[in-house]
Amino acid sequence: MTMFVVALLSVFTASVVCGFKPFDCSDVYKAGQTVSGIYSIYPAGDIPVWVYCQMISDGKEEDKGAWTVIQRRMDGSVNFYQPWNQYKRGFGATEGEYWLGLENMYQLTRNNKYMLRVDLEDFTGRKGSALYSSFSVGPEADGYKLQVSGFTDGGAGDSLTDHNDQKFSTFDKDQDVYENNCAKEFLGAFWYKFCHTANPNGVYLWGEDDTHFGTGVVWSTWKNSFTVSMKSIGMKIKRVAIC
Ligand SMILES: [Ca+2]
Repeated sequence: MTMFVVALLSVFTASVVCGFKPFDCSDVYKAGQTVSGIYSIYPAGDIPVWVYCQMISDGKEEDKGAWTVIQRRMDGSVNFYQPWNQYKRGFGATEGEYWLGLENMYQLTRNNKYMLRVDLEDFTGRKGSALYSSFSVGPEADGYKLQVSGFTDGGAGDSLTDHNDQKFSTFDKDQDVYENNCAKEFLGAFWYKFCHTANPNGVYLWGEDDTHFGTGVVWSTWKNSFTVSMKSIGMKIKRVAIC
């Protein structure tokens, strides 16, 4: 009898775990997964999305918790000069370089408050970050518009606030306010304005190259330069409140 109850309990527990659908990395973390790695999340109902969760359990209070990585460059292995549909759906390899997808970003941030952290490293080994207390992406009908504010410097400077309130643009969908096509001119895809102060989805270049102005993986407040391309950049979001 006791054996039967134990067996029944374990089946019940397993089914609860299997049926658990984390909305983002915060839910993964709360479910007891405190190690950074690849997990599936469900930002839009039943469809799983693979994502890299960066789990931080020590350090400063704003660093702690579970960060859902929405964009990552690290070795140039993935081509980021992609059309609209790819930026909408997401592309790349979750264990390496990837873009989570604008629709997923919208679903995550539409009803929840998120902060954004951008971690950067250049080819000299220097590291820095930029923190934003509020980050959200609007619906496709409004061009997946970026809302970002509340900058705190972690050594990288603020290259993103200038992109606040801009629609997303790719080479095949120009929604910037520039007379020409920013994505084509700067070989990336972003919330371009006129055109950019950051180009995280630009061409992966190995360091500084004066012949490539603004087309690399640029964070312009980094050495105040448009010709330095980052070795790595990671954009990650963390849920700070549930509305
Ligand atoms: Ca334009």
